[in-house]
Amino acid sequence: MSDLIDVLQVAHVVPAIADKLKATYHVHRASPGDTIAPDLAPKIRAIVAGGVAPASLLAQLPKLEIIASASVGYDGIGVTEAGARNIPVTHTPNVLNDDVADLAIALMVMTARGLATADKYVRDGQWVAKGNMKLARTVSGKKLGIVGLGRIGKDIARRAEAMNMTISYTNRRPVEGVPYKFVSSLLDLARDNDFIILIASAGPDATKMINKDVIEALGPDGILINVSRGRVVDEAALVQALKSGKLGGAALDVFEDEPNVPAELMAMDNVVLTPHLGSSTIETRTAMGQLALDNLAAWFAGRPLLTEVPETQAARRVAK
Ligand code: 8YV
Repeated sequence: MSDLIDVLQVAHVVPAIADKLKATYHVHRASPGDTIAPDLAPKIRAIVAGGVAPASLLAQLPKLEIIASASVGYDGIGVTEAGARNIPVTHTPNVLNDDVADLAIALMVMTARGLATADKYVRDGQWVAKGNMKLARTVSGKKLGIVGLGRIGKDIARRAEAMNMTISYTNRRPVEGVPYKFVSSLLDLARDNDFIILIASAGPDATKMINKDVIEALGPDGILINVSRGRVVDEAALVQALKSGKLGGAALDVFEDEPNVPAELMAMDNVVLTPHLGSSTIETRTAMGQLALDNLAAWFAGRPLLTEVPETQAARRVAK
């Protein structure tokens, strides 16, 4: 019997964080969709998640007090169910902003300049066999539309400013104090820009908001970059638009059914595909894991939580 608090870890964390977790808690590993053994379930007081902890998992844990997620997004967590049980959910904003913003810019440049194809061109010996590659498209000085001007969206915009891009954005509401043009309609944003970067926090209302009309409004020279969530884009409509030439190109770090990627996308050379890499550096994953640990430590020491999500904060205020 251990005196340590029982914690259910349903996330991959870097080894340094896993070691710290094990040094402080009695850690049990599971996957978010698992059935938890009946002798273990009533002991669990905390979940360490990586953005996914569904209501079906929470329902099995009667003594659950807190969910600390090492992710900024929490659309895969049963936040409503947690809030209704007075259970706080914490996430890890800010510490991943730079990495996600870097990736968004990198994907935009990679796609416009054909860099994934170019790398393959050299490796496959095509440079020697066929000579120079076909010409690509310029990024600097072009027009960028950002969908979601939150913490990461602003960091993307700052980088794009340094590339002399003209930046406009759409968001739930206009953001104060930024020099970028607010556009309320997604269709108008797509029509008026060369590139669209998706970094909106993906609530249920965002599902498939990038539909056929929006994709086609971006047009045959337009490029769509998604570093938010796969379900924000109508993937079938995207594939169709790319196939028919109604959209110029796409760079996708996230997909509707990860890790499954439509075979049709894999066959296209105007598309860059990455396996959900937004925050996946050692530095950032360590910082995210540490923030999740700090939230757990604060909770069990009776101190205020550092980064509770607004939904459970509000539910817990009402319950008081
Ligand atoms: C990771 C993410 O998928 O933070 C998020 O919301 O999408 C990514 O950084 C997540 O941290 C799970 O490890």
